Amino acid sequence: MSDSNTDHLNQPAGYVPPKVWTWDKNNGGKFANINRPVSGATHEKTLPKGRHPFQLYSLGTPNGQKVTILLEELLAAGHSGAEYDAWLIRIGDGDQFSSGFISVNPNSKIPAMVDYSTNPATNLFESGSMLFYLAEKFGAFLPTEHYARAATMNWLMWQMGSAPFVGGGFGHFYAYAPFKMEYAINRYAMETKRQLDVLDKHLAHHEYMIGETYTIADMAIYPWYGAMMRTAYNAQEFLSVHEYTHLNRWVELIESRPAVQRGIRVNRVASPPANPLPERHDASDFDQTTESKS
Ligand SMILES: N[C@@H](CCC(=O)N[C@@H](CS)C(=O)NCC(=O)O)C(=O)O
Repeated sequence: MSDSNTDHLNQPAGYVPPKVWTWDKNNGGKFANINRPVSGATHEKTLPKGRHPFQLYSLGTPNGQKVTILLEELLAAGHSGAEYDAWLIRIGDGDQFSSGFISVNPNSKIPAMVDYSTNPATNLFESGSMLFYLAEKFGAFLPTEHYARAATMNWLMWQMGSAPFVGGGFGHFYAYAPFKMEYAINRYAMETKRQLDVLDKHLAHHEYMIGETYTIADMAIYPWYGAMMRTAYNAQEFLSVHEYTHLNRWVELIESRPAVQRGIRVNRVASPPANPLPERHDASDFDQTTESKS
């Protein structure tokens, strides 16, 4: 599709999309080595399995942290059936394309999990689906009252639909793309600020996302939007996040929870947070510090 009046403004100048797209392997920015236009396994490898009912295969990105926060909250609330092994999936090395990982999640993205307490075992992928599954299974952090339950699912789905514009849109073009593109950065900065404002206005009148009740909606939203308020993409000044005072109040509330502080360490390979914990197989693993590991 060519509009010759503006072709010179395209990037690169004069670029016109060809009739049929073909894959330029080197054009994916920071993640060029793992991005592919096809699905499926690249290598044969089975997944490791530990002794707990839940086997989690993940990385401590915001999508991974949602699930480890909920697992830690469930354990803190006394649900010992939520014990889990958290195995590290290094997406930069392509672990998500192993035959074993794909047998759990054909979409090749962390987090993925298997519940071995059911017979046969239950495969789980998509962080929102995993939060809902765990909350329903343990009857926790998901209100049973009609309106509060509907509101929880509204905000859970809001998070799943909105965050890709922040990560895949704003984060990609602001931090990861091979060069800075004003049009893309402006478009996604605007959308990211709009989302932050949605949360800020909502939280001006709600202690947690669902009023007075802490739910899986908070656990889904915090890793993404808490990170945007703190360190993500080094974009806090650029996005003037200090404007979102009600959101900041809620971030402080969530980040002060011990289970959240544990959950965000799991499957992390780098700081923040302090003392990342690449794998978790026992509650005592949290006692390790960077010093005691080295
Ligand atoms: N909607 C999915 C998104 C998962 C996702 O995007 N995971 C990323 C890391 S945050 C990933 O595994 N990327 C590896 C890849 O794209 O190959 C969810 O919430 O579970």
